[in-house]
Formats: sequence, structure tokens, C-alpha cells
Amino acid sequence: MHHRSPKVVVALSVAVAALIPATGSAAPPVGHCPKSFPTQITSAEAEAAGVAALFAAVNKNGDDIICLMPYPKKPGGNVIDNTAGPHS
Ligand SMILES: [Ca+2]
Repeated sequence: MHHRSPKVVVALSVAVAALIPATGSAAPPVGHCPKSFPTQITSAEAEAAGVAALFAAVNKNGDDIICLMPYPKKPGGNVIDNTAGPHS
């Protein structure tokens, strides 16, 4: 006798659901930092630097990364969320 374990079926359903964004969600996809924003900043690093509010405002996709383009001649830089494709 051969039949599929119900536990396996449930686990696969959960995995698929986790990969598909909720319909109607405005959250952008989690992606990469574009080449022009090469530095990744984590929420912990932002908090340590005292810019947790900035991180939260930029991090629209809700993961743990934003991307920094440092200013060439002064402290700081521009930040965007990591929603770029892998080759941008
Ligand atoms: Ca992010």
C-alpha cells in the first residue's frame, strides 16, 4: 500500500503560501541593492547608528536590509530599499 503522508502535503502548502505575497499588499518585493547603492545596512546597524527611524521609513519591504550610496565627499549618503533585481 502506498499513500502520501498528510503531514508532507501540509508542509508543502505552507511553503508555497510563504513564497506568494498576499494579494493587495503594497509591500515591494525583497530584492537586491543596485550597483549604485553598494552598501547594505541592517536594522541592527541602523539602530546602532541612531537612525532606526530612517531605516524603518526606507525599509518598505519589511526585511532586514536597506542600501546606502555614500556621499563621495562628506559623511552620510542616500538610502533606498533593497527592491532591485539581481542585475540592476
Ligand atoms: Ca528592505
